[in-house]
Amino acid sequence: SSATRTQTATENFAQLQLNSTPITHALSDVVKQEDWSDFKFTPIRESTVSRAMTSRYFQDLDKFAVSDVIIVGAGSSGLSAAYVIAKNRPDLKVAIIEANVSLGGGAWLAGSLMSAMIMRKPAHLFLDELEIPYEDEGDYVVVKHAALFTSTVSSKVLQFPNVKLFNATAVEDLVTRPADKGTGVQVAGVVTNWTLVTQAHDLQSCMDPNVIELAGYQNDGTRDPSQKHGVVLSTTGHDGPFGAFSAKRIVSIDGSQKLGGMKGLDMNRAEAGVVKHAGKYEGVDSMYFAGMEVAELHGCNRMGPTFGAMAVSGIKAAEEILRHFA
Ligand code: AHZ
Repeated sequence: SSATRTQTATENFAQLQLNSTPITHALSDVVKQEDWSDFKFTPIRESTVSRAMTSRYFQDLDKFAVSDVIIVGAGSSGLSAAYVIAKNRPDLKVAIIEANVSLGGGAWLAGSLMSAMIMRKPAHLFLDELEIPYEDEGDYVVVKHAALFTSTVSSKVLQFPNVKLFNATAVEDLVTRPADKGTGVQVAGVVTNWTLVTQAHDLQSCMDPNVIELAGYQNDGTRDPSQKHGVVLSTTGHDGPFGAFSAKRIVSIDGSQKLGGMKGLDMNRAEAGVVKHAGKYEGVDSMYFAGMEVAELHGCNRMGPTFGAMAVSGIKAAEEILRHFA
């Protein structure tokens, strides 16, 4: 009976108090004396839950249909860039498009199966800023689990009110327009779709994609000279089922460059090369790159499981983007 349960709970509680310090948790004041038998949630209708989610999602689609910064791919480089941009310019709308359900790319396991994340100095200064603990090994530092880096930077990025993550959403193409001056093209946005639809275009016809346009254009597609135009930062990683997406697309659009193709593993050369070439893409206006996609674009080596260049190339690209908006 309920009376017996309450009595037993009270006895257990008294016993606990005698034996040890009281257990405290978020519900300590609600669940008095560890009696969960009458625990209740506030009532809710199923439709209320649906509306709470869909109304926000569609408001976000509406709000971010024109964005200042579109980041394609939320791996370690994209998240590092997003953090720096959103922190410095809370007035810019930053849309992050991630093909996967989870953000973080290869950074959950540090790109290997061994958990710990290595960063060569001075990339540890970014960890200091994010307040991520590490072991200092002299020339490099070690975060005890890559997931600690990935979850912390993700959590900080997602808390910025000017950032929206659209996950399970793939960028299928770039929006391009004739360049303002001279010949060539400029990037004016991205074409998105649910990732599962992107993967099943062969099976389903007429699953039309969506578009996020960059800020700063007029109805006829020309740039509005009175405002700073938006930019796309691509950080889709090295080639794979989705990776190096914009690098492959841009060389076929641009025609002036060939895809460099990522070279074999060489940690020292790779990290320096990726940082050196990160940032604005010369040839197609409004396009920036960071992370391993830079290695595919410019033919740098791969670095294997060391993440300093992912954070630093993201920071470098972010700095260039912030300078553009200054
Ligand atoms: O799902 C992809 C991943 O989360 C996402 N992505 C790729 N194509 C996309 C598309 N639309 C939307 N078309 C897309 N999202 O981009 C993310 C890339 O993350 P990543 O961790 O693969 O790339 P990164 O450059 O940030 O980090 C690379 C980490 C590596 S790989 C490596 C090596 O091979 O040597 N070494 C390091 C440190």
